[in-house]
Amino acid sequence: MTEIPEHLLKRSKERREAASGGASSDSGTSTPATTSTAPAVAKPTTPVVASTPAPKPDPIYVVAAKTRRKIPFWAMATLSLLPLWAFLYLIALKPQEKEVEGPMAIGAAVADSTKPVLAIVGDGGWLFTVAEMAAAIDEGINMVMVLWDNRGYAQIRESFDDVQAPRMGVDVSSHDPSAIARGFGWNAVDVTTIEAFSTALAAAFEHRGAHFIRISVS
Ligand SMILES: Cc1ncc(C[n+]2csc(CCOP(=O)(O)OP(=O)(O)O)c2C)c(N)n1
Ligand SMILES: [Mg+2]
Repeated sequence: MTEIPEHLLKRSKERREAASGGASSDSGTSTPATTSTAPAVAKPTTPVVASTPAPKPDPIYVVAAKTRRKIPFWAMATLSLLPLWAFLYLIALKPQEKEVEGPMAIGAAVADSTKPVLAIVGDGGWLFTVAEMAAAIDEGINMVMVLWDNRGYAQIRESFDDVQAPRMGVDVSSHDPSAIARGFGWNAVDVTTIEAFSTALAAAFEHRGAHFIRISVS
């Protein structure tokens, strides 16, 4: 059997006592804790507390970090959407191509004479605002107006046909729109083929001024 040195036994005992509250820490021997007055409960705390140094107070910046107002939990989700707004903003900065009808196209040509302007109109719709062609000349605009002339309100004509209803007021007699355009001071040509239209369109954009191209649909 191995002998445990006496001083180790003593140290072990002292540590056990210290850890368990030191009920019999006075002598280090096996004396039971019967010593009269001192309550066994009050005593033990002293050495334990004394052996553990009081925690140092937090530095002021740690206190500030711990006590500051925190951002709400949903803030990160919201902030992560910020790039989306930046993206939409950038899209909005890019000039968009405009698609407008007769009078609005004339307005666009008035607004910016440096940009090419092309208006595409139907013969029926064109008649609604045909007087704007006079205003266009008065404003000295540069633009090309293409008239799709199918002699009437074709969309409404088809609507009648779809329900086998008799057509009413949809066959407009547009006898000579190009003559009307010339009457307002526009350069005007009539075309009936794709080739003729391509040539007329290219020529119209080559020259400044107000150009009218009537595509006569048979
Ligand atoms: C100010 C106005 N009035 C009436 C209408 C109803 N409407 C819709 S299409 C159409 C006919 C348009 O005819 P046209 O411009 O020749 O085009 P198509 O259908 O023949 O291609 C009309 C009168 C409208 N849209 N706007
Ligand atoms: Mg029409």
